[in-house]
Amino acid sequence: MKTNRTFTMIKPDAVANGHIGAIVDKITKSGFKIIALKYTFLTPEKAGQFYEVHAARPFYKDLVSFMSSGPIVAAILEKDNAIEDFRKLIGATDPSKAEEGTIRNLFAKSIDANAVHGSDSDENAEIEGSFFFSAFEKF
Ligand code: RTP
Ligand code: MG
Repeated sequence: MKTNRTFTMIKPDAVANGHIGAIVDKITKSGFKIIALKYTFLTPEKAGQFYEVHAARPFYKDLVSFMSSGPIVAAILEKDNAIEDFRKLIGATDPSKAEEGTIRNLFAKSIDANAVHGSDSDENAEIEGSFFFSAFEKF
């Protein structure tokens, strides 16, 4: 099912470094409409659940610990071709490889603390959005 929606989080590093406003500004100026938006946090249990697909990967423990280290901003975004366009906007997972002008190039410091999350498929966007938002919180 093509939804034209994606899910994002502004991760603890970008929140702690004061980049919420700049990142939301960049997202909306790039043509994404905000469907839902929340300032919240992940407990280690919740972060573990959210990133369960990576449970077998060597970086899983660090990822869960980092993602539960401070507040985050969660959002559902809408745009034609949302998944692909948003991943282009955020840039490569490793910010040292992220193209100039991308969110990770501008705001991320390392592969672990890489400023933002972006869903990798329509199916996962739906699952991840529903992890944070009820039907009444999605406009
Ligand atoms: P995200 O899910 O956060 O949008 O990032 P992504 O798709 O670009 O990367 P993914 O493969 O889904 O990995 C999730 C997060 O795990 C950390 N990671 N570390 N040390 C490593 O080799 C490594 N690989 C991935 C990153 O913080 C990545 O965002
Ligand atoms: Mg991913």
